[in-house]
Amino acid sequence: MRNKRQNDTNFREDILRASKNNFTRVILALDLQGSPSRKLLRTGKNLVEITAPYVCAVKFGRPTVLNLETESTRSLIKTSHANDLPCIIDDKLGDIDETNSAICQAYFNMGFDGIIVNPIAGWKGGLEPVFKIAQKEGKGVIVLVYMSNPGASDDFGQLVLPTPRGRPRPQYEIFAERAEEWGADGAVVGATRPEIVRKVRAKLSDGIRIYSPGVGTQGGKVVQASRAGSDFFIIGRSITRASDPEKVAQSFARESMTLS
Ligand code: NUP
Repeated sequence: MRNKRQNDTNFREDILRASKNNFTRVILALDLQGSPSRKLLRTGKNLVEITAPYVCAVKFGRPTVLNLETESTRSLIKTSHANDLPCIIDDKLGDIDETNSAICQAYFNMGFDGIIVNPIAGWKGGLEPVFKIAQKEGKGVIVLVYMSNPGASDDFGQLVLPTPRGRPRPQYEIFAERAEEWGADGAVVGATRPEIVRKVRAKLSDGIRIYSPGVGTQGGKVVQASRAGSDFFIIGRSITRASDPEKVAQSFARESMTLS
């Protein structure tokens, strides 16, 4: 076992606290685009402030950081923190070690509390420093295990031979084992695939939460994913593009806490 983490990170505690306080398992996904940075910042702040009572974290997509640029990204993180919401950067980080550590350190310095990584680069010379930096700073690391889009089955779902004499196994199963072995704080599994959520849940210890995007616009359903074992629901356009984002966020929040 490699470097199993001993303690809960602050990230884990912070998101659970927000979830308990606001009685929700919804994470707001922000992929801001199409306006100058200043206007986007206003849009972003407005969305965070009106949905804050119904969400437990804010997930920033790369478009948001690229379009807002550094200063406004920091400002939007501050707004989220002022509402007691931890911020996750959805980078799907997966480069070589030194590049990974530079990128993740820059995000953490901007104020992000957690990062989504792609397990494909592996541990040695890949993601090892990301987990080490996160551990030192109390940040969260969430590993992509099975994406929500239809084409994800091409790779996350393919059968692979982990060792030349081993039996063929689905790629996502191996990624779930990596998330466990590396001491990840969470695993991303699309809400569009409740049957995969169920299989991944069975592989992970309780402390590793399942984060499920793909609700609403992509066709996934909160109740089905929840029954299968998803812990958090990452929801973007169904909220951000709604005529009444507050009402939609409130309704997803309620649904996320309905015991099935
Ligand atoms: O498998 C994934 N699917 C997915 O949609 C992994 C992700 N990180 N995402 C992200 O979740 C995607 O980039 C977007 O930011 C969010 C879903 O947004 P929406 O479909 O609810 O608008």
